[in-house]
Order: sequence, then C-alpha cells, then structure tokens
Amino acid sequence: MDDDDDDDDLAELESLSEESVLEHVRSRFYADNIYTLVGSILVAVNPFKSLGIYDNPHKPRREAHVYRTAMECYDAMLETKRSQSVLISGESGAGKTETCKHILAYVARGDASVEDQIIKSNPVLEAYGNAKTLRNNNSSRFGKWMRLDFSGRGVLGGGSVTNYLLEKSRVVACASGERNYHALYQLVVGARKERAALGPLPATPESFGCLMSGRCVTVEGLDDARDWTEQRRALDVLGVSVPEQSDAIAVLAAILWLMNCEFYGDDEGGGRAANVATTLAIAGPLVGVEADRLETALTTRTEQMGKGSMVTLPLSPSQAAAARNALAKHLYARLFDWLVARINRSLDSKTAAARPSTTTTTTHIGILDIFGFEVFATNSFEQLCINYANEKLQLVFNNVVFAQEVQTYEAEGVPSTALRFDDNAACVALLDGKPVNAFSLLDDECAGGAAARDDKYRSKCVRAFQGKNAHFSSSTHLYGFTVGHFAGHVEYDARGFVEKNRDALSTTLSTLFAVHSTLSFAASLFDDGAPPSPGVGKKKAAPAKKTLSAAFRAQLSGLVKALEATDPHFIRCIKSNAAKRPGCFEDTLCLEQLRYSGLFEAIRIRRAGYATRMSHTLFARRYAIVVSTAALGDRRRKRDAKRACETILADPRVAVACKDRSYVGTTQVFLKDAAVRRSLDALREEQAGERLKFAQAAWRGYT
Ligand code: AD9
Ligand code: MG
Repeated sequence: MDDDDDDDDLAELESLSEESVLEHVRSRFYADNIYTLVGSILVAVNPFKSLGIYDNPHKPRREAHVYRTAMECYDAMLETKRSQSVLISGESGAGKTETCKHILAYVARGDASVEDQIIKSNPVLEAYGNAKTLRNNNSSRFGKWMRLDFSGRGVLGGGSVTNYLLEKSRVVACASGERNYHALYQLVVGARKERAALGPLPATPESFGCLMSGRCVTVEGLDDARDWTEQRRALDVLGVSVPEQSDAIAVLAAILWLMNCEFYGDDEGGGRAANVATTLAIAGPLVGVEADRLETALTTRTEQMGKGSMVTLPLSPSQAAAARNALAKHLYARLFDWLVARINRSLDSKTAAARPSTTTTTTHIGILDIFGFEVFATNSFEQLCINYANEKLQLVFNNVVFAQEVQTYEAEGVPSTALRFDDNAACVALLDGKPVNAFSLLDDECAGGAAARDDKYRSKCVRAFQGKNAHFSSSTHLYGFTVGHFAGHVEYDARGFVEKNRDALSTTLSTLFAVHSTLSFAASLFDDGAPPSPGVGKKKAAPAKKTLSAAFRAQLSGLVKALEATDPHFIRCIKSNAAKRPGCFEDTLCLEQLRYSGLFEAIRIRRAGYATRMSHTLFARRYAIVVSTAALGDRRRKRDAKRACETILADPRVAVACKDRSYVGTTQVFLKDAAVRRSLDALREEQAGERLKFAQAAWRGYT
C-alpha cells in the first residue's frame, strides 16, 4: 500500500493479539469508520444504520473504504489489462449484498443506459431471489456472480449475471418468523393495475397459505407495495416488455393459488379433493392449462403395466401435496432462471452493440455475492449447500492470500521466511473430495430408486467419514450429523435430503405443461429435459437428470475456474450484532467472525514476513530527510530510487532500527513491522525542522 497514512491497516498493528485487533476494529466502528484494511483485504462491519458515506463514489480517498477498494480494482484492471474480481464474504446479514451494490456504484462507469440497466438488475433480482430470514430481513437466497465488461479504456460496455442455486423449498414453506420470496408479497399488496388480468387476487397476504407459513407478513424497513413499483420500473429499464412482465406475473399468481390447493383424506383411502376444484380453476388459466387436467396430473400417476398397457393410479393426499409442491418450486425456480436470462439478454445486446466489428480485447470485473454461511436450529440440505459454497470460497481466499504473499516475496527477491498455514481443505474434501464425499454419497443413495432413504444416507456418511475425516461426526439423532466448517460446527438433519436432492417433478406434470399449455411462456418453463409426449415410445433414453447437488457442484467448480482467471480483491463483511441493531458492536460475535474469516491467518502470514511495504519512490521521498544530501549524491534521479532506499537504510542511525528488519525488493521496500516504521518516522521527525523544506524540494523528483 502506497499510503502515507495507513493506521487503518491492521497488518501494521504492533500487537497481534485477538483483543487488540478486536479493540481496533471496535473503536473504529464506534467512530463510524466501519472499514479497516488488513493489507489489501477490506474488513467491513455492518453498522445497521445509514452513515452518509456513500454520496460521492469517485471522490479521491486515502482511508479504507469500499469505494477505495473498488477504485483499486478498477485501476488494476486498467493498468494490468487483466480481469479482476471482488469476492465478498461473511455470514448471513453481514452486509455482502449492500457492499456489492457499492462496488457496482463505483465501477459501473460507461454509457449511462448500460450503467442504468446493470444497476436496475438489483431490485429485480432481490425481489425474486431475496426473502426475510431470521438472520437477515433481506437475505439473498441465491448466489450471484455479476460480470461487468469493459473496453480497454475502462468504459463499461455490458455485463451478465450468473445465478447459483435458488433456495426452492422456501416457495412452499419456511421457518417460523421468516417469509416467502419478497416478490409474492409485493404482488399481493402492490399490484393495482395488474390485478384485473389475474382473475380474483385478494390484496391480503393472509389469503394465501404459502405467504403465511412463517406467520410473518410485514418486515420492518420493507415497503412491499413501493418495492413492487420500483421493481416493475426496473424491468422497464431493462427492456422487459409489458407482455413479458405480464407472463411472469401470471406465473407468480398461479403459484399462490396452486399452493392454496389442499388435498384431504387419509393416505390409505386415496385423496379426496377439498378446495382443489376452486383453486385450480383460478391457477390453471394463469398458466394455460385446463383445471381438470391439472387436477388429474396432481392427483394421479400413470404407470406402465407390462407391454404397452398403461394404468392410472390415484395418489394419496400427501403424495398429491408433494406433487403440488414440486410443481410450485419448479415454476418459481424456472421463472427466476428466465428473469436472469432475460436480464442477460438485455445486457448482452448492449455489449454487442458497443462492440466494434474488429475484435478488441476486453477485460471484466466480476463481483461475487453469495448467500452467507448460516446456522439455524434445524439445518437441512439447503444449509449444507450454502455452507459448502462458503467453504469453497474460503479455500480460494486462503490459497490466494497465501500464494500472493509467497509470490510477492519471490518477485521482489525477498528471502522468504518459512510461511505455513492451516487451511480448510480437509473440510472441502469432505464435501467434494475423491473418491467419495458427502454429496456423492447422497447421489448414490438417490440412485437407489424407491429404496433410497434419508437415514440410510446418513449411515453411509457415518461409515465413510466417522473417525476418518476430522470435520465429520455423527450425532445422537438418527438423522443427525455434524460438519466442522471453517465458520463453526453445524449439525445437519438429513430428513428430506433424498427428495430435495432428486428435485424431481413428475413426468405427468412436466408433460402437461410442456405439451398442453396454451401459453407459450408457461410451456417454456418446462422445455428442457421434458420427456417426449406419451405414445412416442422410448427411442433414446434421455440423459439422466442431474441431482441438485451435482448441478450445484458443477456450477461452483465453474465459478472457481472463473475466479482463478481474475486477480481477486477480498472484502470480509462482519455482522456487528445478531439483533440487527444500529451501531451496536457485540464483541463475542465479531471476534468469532474475525477469527473464522481467515483475517488472523492473513495478518499472521503477512507478519511472518514483512508487514509493511512501500514503493521505492515513496520510501525515498519520505525518508530522504534522515540522511545527508551528500550521501544521496546524484541518486536524485528517478531511476535511482532503489539505490536511494539502500543508501537510506545503510545510514548508521537508520541501521540501528532496521538491521535485519528491512529489505529492499525489486520495486518495494519491506519493513518487518510497524515498530520499524515508527523508528524511521522518529528519525524523520528529528530531522524535520529547517531541513524539511529543503529535502522535500530536493526529492520531488521521486514523486
Ligand atoms: V445474506 O447472506 O444475503 O443473508 P448479506 O447479503 O451479507 O446477507 P445484506 O447486504 O443484505 O447482508 O445486509 C443486511 C442488512 O444490513 C441490509 O439490509 C442493511 O439494512 C444493513 N446494512 C448492510 N450493509 C450496510 C451498510 N454499509 N450501511 C448501512 C447496512 N447498513
Ligand atoms: Mg445477500
């Protein structure tokens, strides 16, 4: 860091005790300085209040700030012509999504309309992909990689969004005190003009079971009706036409009615319809399928008996409810995929239009905002996937911080001290290692047809990992197992894992929509992997549908590859208190996060080597004053900055403080720690007096 005044850099703290670091971050936090640097890593502590520090993104600033990190990222792209990335991590509610938007506000510089579109993708994605959870009132339930494409001169030309694993189960139910996706509440309370086209749509969320499963309707700080309007305007800016928006809205409404449909009766006697006819009579037309056909598809299954003859069997009420849930989840998840694809189409057309006919090299900045690490009273398949993603990202962080440090020393010719650190590779191996891992065992179990069971899956894990992988332990619960994540131990409950991982929609339902829906939009949500219509016969077996975890793992490994092709910048978000209270700093909670964020490791790694660095020119400019001008002789010329540094460090008085504690590298001067720097500063002060003016004038050539 070439900064004169970096006492906001933790790596320079003299004492590295956890207390001193915590104290430092805490006192800055109470002074409304929520940002602190550890080397080049930005630590951001969520203040849960508006601070008025985001008015002017492009104002030059020296202090730690998200805009400064954004600036460093943008400048690095221009300077090195290499793609950059900003990796934002932290637990749920720590402030990742907000940070992501700040980065975007800084780097999105270009054609005003491209800029606008990219920024406007956020309210849309948040409406459809965020929800209130116990941890965060606006929790991202999907991962997002936002890629911004720039011309060689740094002008934003377009971009794209990649989404990772939307949490589908929330569409049908959520924990007490939580909500379904914002968009569904927004539609109910916010839609005014649209209502007429949707058949009956009561404006009361209480009318819809799936909006009430967490018994929570309103959220402090959220105005659903206003957000609905904002989100619809954003879609306009994104070039999503009114008919397209109407199609999407109809699917939302259909999901609400579909989820209101209840099947009564005991499982033995077959399902007897309660309000099935009335709810499906509204839901069906919204997605272009006849109500009776939809009812048949939800309540029966067709099986092949012997040669060619098909029989139709009734489903039990609980089976019918499962089919309904699978349909609602599918509709919502595919609607979300469509939105992302649609946004990308708009952003891409901009890119294409801006692209000159001759191919010019472009670089990009990728911003990663994933769902944060989470632990609840009960943790299911979704938490395992979310925490796995965080684990994977942590490994990238560890590798990069460590490797960068080693590389810097090599490039600068600094003899490196033995650097060593413990990482989370063993936990990542538990989740995606070879030959078997917790996800591959689940896939195995799922492949077992009707015999697949959650408890058998859990036993498989116990056999494979108990006593063999230190990050795994079985718990007393029949379905329980615990994973020691980098951010803490999490006990998972394997109930529902098989079904969630299979993520299956009955062929009867997918065929009904793909083939028989009169609305092409609804049908298109079923187009891939749709089975051939009945009677066509099985010519070629369709490729087996990937399990959810297999698809997610493939996505994540693609992400890691994409990250590896960039120069990463890290931001570690810290949640200041669990109650989401403004300006309140809970020591234990913050320390825990600082610990597992890898920051102490980063500081330790850095301090195992040389904690403070300065460019030759900065060092020479700053400390030339401590030696006589005669000693520096003709090294005033720029190219001699390195030798000037050597001369300064060789000065007898300087050597007392710096011997064996400094090194002049190829482009930078390395100082062991802040103490060395302070001794140098003390000498500089001493010499200040009447020599200050003279020396500064003499060394202006180095600035
Ligand atoms: V999750 O993993 O998606 O559940 P995030 O994304 O880490 O989580 P988010 O950015 O949504 O958390 O922040 C949570 C809330 O904290 C926001 O809704 C704001 O109310 C609050 N927040 C976050 N960052 C800031 C900030 N820099 N200034 C003020 C903030 N408030
Ligand atoms: Mg978020």
